[in-house]
Amino acid sequence: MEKFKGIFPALLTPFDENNRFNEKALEQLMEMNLKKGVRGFYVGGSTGEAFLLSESERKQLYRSAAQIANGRCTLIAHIGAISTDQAAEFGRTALECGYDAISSVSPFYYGFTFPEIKQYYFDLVGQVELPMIVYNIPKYSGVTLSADNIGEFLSDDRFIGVKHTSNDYFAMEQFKSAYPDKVVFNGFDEMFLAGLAMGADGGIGSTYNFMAEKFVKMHTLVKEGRLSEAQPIQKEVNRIIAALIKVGVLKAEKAILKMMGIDCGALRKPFGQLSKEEESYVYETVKNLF
Ligand code: HMN
Repeated sequence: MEKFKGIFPALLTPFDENNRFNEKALEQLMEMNLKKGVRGFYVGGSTGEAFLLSESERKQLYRSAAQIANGRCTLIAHIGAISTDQAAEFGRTALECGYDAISSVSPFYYGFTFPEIKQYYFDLVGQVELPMIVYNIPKYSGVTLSADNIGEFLSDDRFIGVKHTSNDYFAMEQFKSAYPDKVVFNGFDEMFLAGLAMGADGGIGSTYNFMAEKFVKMHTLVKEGRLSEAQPIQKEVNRIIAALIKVGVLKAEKAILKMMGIDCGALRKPFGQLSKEEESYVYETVKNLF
């Protein structure tokens, strides 16, 4: 499980000026983060605009990230889709590309029952021979997995952990205490230290794309029992995240990376773009980073 414990940027998907997947920028983004000591990457998640990519683009993204990583880090493919068959197809691509694990949001939109959701996950682990990390993100999926629900997955060997993008830290503590050997990823970057305090082994986050070093540092400090030294870093990170939330987190992240010399293009429509004023506001907020 060691290879899953640490900091995993939820990779943005870079596009070029024609709105096509930009492999070169992905390489720059991954290389910069590898130098900062990340443990691996979460590929094709919410941050990666998974649901705005075509099927072939998503498969290409998995392939490119695996080729760039070339065995140097742990790779988790987010394969989530509303359709079980489609998710399984993405899972097979992840397996072919040599990923270490798959992960999925709950199937969404139709208000599936928990038994249906459970069947979705069990169908996936039955069809794809890779360990599964359940992705609990009520804010986007509209599905809240309780600690008991999560226990129904973690009691099976094929489920190795949970990515918990929720501020229900009581639930996190409950499932981590019940299954201490499973790996738990904190999802909200602005509450990273809270997550570590309640049992998370590391985190998967979108703001890691441009400031992973701060999370790597906090993670190390906490492991060494130096929480009070990590707290000012969380405060600094939160000053930045508060600004990102005002203008749109993903838009701001792409803008910041451009300022850092990695042009990831725009988000896919219907996402809009930052206005000039918003861009200057973001720049003023993060300029100390570069
Ligand atoms: C992913 O699936 O791409 C991410 O891991 C999602 C990640 O947990 C982000 N959550 C959401 O966007 C809802 C956070 O990194 C988030 O962007 C950050 O904490 C700012 O709120």
